[in-house]
Amino acid sequence: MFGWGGNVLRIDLSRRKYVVQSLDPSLAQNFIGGRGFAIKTLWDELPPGTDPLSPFNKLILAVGPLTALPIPNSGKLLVAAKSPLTGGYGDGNIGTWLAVHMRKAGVDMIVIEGKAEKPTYLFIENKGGEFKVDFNDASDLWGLDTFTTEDRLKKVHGSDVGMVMIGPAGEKLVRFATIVAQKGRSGGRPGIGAVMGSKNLKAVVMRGHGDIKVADPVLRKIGVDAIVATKSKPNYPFWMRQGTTSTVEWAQEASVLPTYNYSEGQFDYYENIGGFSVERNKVMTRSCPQCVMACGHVVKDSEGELAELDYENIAMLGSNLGIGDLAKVAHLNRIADMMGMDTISLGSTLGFAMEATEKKLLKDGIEWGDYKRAAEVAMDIALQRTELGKLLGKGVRAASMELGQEAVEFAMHVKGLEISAYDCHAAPGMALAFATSPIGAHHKDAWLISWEVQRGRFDYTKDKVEKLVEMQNIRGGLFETIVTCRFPWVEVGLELDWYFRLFKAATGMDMNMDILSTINNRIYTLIRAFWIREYGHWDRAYDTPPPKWFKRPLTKGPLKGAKLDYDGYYRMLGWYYELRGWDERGIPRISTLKNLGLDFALPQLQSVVELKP
Ligand code: PTT
Repeated sequence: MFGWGGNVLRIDLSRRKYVVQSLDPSLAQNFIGGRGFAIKTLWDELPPGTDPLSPFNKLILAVGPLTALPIPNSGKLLVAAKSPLTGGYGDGNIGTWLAVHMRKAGVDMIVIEGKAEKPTYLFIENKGGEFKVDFNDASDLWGLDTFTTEDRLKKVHGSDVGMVMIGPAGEKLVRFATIVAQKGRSGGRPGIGAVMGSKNLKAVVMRGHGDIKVADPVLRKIGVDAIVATKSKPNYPFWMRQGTTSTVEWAQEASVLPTYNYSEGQFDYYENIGGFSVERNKVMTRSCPQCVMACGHVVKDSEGELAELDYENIAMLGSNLGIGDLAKVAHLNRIADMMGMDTISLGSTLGFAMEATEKKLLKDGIEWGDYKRAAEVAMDIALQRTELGKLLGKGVRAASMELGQEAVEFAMHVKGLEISAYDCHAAPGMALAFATSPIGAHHKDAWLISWEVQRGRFDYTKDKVEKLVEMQNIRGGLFETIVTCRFPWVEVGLELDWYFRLFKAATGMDMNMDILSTINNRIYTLIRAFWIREYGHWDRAYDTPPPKWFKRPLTKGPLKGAKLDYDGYYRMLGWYYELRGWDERGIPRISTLKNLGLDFALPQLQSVVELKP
């Protein structure tokens, strides 16, 4: 089988044992890689109702058939588990050399289960066809931030290894702790870092030896041509100057820049934290392995230290908190990277705390724009020092439920995952994208907003739903399964056909939009089945954006008065369910499950909900 390494490495931390299994070819054919492998494994192997922070949860690290090949931006890794933040399926896509070393070692997926007796890190190597996994003592790394941990591990194992790790937030089981690589790459927003922490696992380090075998050597030529094509795109030079950070100015113009916990779509001080400010202050850029579009723009923070910025980080830790100073925003970002926390959820949680303070629901909280206190509370969350840190470390859904109904009304999440940085008071299509994202409110499966703003934003029409499904199929179905970065396609417009050609050359198998749609439908439907199985019930309330966007209109700017409409929204949600073959509650139909080859999911689903034909 070309394109795939053919090995699945299973590691049991409780028993300190590992085994290498052959990859099931039908898994590769039907689920491709990355997210597809993750959901199939979690569905098959997790006992329903598993506590995400128990030894029974499984941490999955998966690559795809295009990962690490000499093509644009291929150094990516899918990290997944049952999420302790949402209670459903969770994943993230992180740039790391670990992905490259997995490919060199011929490993398509690492499945880690159990719990080490004491803090441990894994060192994995394959030599002469043999795999070796060392379970190393990590007691002296426990408690260290991710930057220091990386330096220490490199001292021991050299720089020619790949590694991912957690910081103190993961160790303390902060529900939005992430997995970190390369001092600034962060993946697994729905608390995948906490899953790693619950297993007493500080880091995974790997050195792979060997070549990646592909079906047709022409891949190298297509890959080089695709790199040249990427770099020749008209938008490429501007992208290299500002990366995702230019979105600040765009979002301000479009009134979608999250401001004061998503109460407004415009921020008075946006220019201080925008793309041009980043460009002026930039000292270097950082990127994932095999990348030709570096997106990590590094500036000096308020303490004079280096910090990496992207749009989401700036908006969530800047405008959303009323902080209009780039160096201060960068400092909050640096705290998140070092402690191993997601910046989007951190920004949303701090914004939530600020609004709760304003409404006198929190004592000793944080005032809008109070950067010093925000930094203090961010550290408190990571280290779980005080009651406030402990409350906020559960994420906004759980925290709001503890504070009461008034707080629930301004908790900005869907299915427990805090919303990424786009205000949707006047963007029903994007609101639907957040609400139907398979991991909770993340933009990665459908960044519909720029298309919607261009097309006309206020109506609730079927073409928006069709566009959403198309985007989810490409983003969620292609890039999360072949496991490469989507930026060449989405940011500078590298045509999808390049990926289909690369897929064919790597695997010998055909790929086109029809095949892709079927595969993504299969993956989305299985993910939906997983959520339903784990929640034990389902209704459309789980696919609904937060009440604030419906009930509290924008009070400023050109779109003053704008808010979402429930009737229009539910009309769109109904069309969405129809297009996916799910019933009016959002539950997959029996016929859909059968058509997608998911018959195996029927018995477990039928044991918790009644399925419609
Ligand atoms: C992603 C999410 C994003 S999405 C951003 S900024 W973005 C935030 N970055 C964080 C950070 O930095 N530090 C931190 N402590 N937490 C952070 N949380 C937020 O995490 C990232 C890039 C980006 S930057 C994006 S959009 C693209 N995402 C891709 C994706 O999802 N899939 C894919 N096939 N390709 C992608 N390419 C781009 O990769 P999550 P990364 Mg990320 C400092 O992981 O969980 O998906 O969260 O992993 O290596 O940082 O790549 O404007």
